[in-house]
Amino acid sequence: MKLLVLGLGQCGSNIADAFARINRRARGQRGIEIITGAYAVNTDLADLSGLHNIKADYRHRILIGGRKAGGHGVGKINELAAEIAREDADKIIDAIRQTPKFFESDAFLLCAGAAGGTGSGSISIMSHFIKERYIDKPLYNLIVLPFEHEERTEERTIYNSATCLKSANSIADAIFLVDNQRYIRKNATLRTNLTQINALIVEPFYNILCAGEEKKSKYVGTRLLDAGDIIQTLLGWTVIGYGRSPLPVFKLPFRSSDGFRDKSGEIHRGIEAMDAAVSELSFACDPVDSARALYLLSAPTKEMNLTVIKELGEYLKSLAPDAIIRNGDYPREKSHLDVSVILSELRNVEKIKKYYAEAANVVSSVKKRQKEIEGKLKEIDEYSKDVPSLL
Ligand SMILES: Nc1nc2c(ncn2[C@@H]2O[C@H](COP(=O)(O)OP(=O)(O)OP(=O)(O)O)[C@@H](O)[C@H]2O)c(=O)[nH]1
Ligand SMILES: [Mg+2]
Repeated sequence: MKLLVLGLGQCGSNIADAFARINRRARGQRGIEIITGAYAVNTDLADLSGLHNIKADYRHRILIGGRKAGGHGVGKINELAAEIAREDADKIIDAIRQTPKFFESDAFLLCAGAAGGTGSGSISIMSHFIKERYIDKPLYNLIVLPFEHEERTEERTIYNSATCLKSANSIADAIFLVDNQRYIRKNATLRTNLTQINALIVEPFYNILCAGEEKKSKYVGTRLLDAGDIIQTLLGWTVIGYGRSPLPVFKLPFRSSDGFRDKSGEIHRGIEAMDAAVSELSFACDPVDSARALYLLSAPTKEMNLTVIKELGEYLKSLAPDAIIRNGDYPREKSHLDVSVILSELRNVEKIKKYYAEAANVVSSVKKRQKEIEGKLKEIDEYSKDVPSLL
């Protein structure tokens, strides 16, 4: 499957940059393309120049709101970013339209951080304009939710996240939810290393996108996972993850005749990798709530057999009993067995409900505070009424 990726704001642009990087890897290691074009859009000029993999020209690194934001961002005011996106939408669409392989794109993927200003405010507006223009292509969002410490210290964080999620959900065909906090559970130093977090965010897409683009028959699975399977799986709130299980470096010779032990070892490794994928999903959710799911087993051909694929399917069915499950196998990896999982059409996402509820409180407390401020300002004016003005 080939995606056209558009990053909005700093977080979104950095993630689009990470997608451009895995495309380079796919081209270098596998001779295939999985990204037709990667673009970064920002109101902040300095952030655009800090990217590494997105082409360094004004068509790929697009500055918007030059007059309103002066090239310095919108300082977390996502309403202003929405207004700017509406005004500059044509500039962005003109740029992506000129992608040489534009018509090879199977879908659009727009990425942004929910808590900032530019990405948070512009992702739904741009999704709307692109969808209106290219009605036949699916359009997905990837939205990054803030770290806990950001939620505690800044009221706008919750408000922006809630407004961004609500607006995106009314436009995009599916939304990949990514929780920054999940990536620092095991390694707190990651909080300061966003590049590393971004690499972890895009990694589960690698095999899923590559599998259907393979040209060499020896790398084409018996059950090929293609763009059609992925598009059929993606709907509404969605999470993604992958898990890896290392393969033994040497297989003892007596083992090859011991088919049963070989097979049970492979099943064990497969389940272990799927367990890791499900517990390391991009966002905390209960798989029981998903109505659609997909898994891809990538491993060397000799590690792949129908029993493992079947066992993995049964295991996922036990976790997500109501889901329609699609699957594929991809005989590619060398030293490990890799399982990628997507859970989609999630019917219950606690954290989103929490954002919505808290944002409503923020709105009423902001209104109350605004009233208090206005009252105090009026009071100062009252005191000044007998003082002559120079104007
Ligand atoms: N995973 C990840 N999160 C990021 C990255 N950059 C920023 N964030 C998160 O995104 C949110 C802030 O959004 P930004 O993308 O910086 O804001 P912006 O869209 O540029 O908007 P303004 O700067 O206000 O104009 C915070 O929750 C950050 O933790 C990144 O490269 N990777
Ligand atoms: Mg910014």
